[in-house]
Amino acid sequence: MKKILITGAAGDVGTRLRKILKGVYPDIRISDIRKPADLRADEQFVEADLANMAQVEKAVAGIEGIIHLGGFSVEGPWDTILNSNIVGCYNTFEAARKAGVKRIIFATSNHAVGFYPRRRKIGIDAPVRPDSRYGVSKAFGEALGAMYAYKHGLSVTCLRIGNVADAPVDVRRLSIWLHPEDLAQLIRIGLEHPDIRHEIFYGMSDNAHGFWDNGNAFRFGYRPKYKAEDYREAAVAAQAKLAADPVGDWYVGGTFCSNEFDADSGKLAQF
Ligand code: 15L
Repeated sequence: MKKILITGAAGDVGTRLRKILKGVYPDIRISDIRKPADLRADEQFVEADLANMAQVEKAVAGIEGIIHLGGFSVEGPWDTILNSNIVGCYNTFEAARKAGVKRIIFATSNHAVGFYPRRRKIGIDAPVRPDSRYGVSKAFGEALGAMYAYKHGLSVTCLRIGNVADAPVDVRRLSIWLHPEDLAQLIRIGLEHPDIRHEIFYGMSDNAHGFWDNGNAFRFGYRPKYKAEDYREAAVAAQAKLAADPVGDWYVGGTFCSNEFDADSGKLAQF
């Protein structure tokens, strides 16, 4: 892979990746709906609204591999999720197919499986259980990826990202934290490993109390370098300052689960 496109490059994760991947791939193009504030003179930027197919086609032209981070990155109103994450994701895959792109890394999220109780360890075979319209859009993207892989031969890696940050900021994040360099390692597997058709990897570092079985990523050679437990004390202290959230504290998705929740809180899923 030489010519790589990063969508959503102005966001927090995109900004980190631009620095880490600089020099790893010789020709990196970046796109976003707005110009990154820290755009460097040596960076190739294409402005593109993902909901606009013509603009996405322009961004994707001549590209071999896409790191698709673009879209709305938290819960939002339906119209926003529909345009940015559902139409936007479709446009990206479809433009990629038409342009002959070989590989796509799709940044999906823990919120595609947010309604599993934290005490149940799931792998990639558990059905999706989204906790928000945002989570539903990520499950859609994973399904879209499978269709493009099996029907059109694209190599698709879906990274169910936990939380990308320099350190886990609370107790939930001790389980789902992903150091930016471990994320880059997962992306490189997706862009370079010869045997990827449609794979789902959990985007988490070496977290002793992880909610997920990440055996599939390990099978492809993922060896995370960073350990959430190194930050336990600070994360627990930060957690102590937060209000209790009986629904959010029970489920993987945290506040994405308790937000707008109006089911019976006495009947939280046990399994
Ligand atoms: C996500 O999917 C979001 O993009 C990110 O902003 C965090 O909220 C993260 O999940 C999380 O669950 O901590």
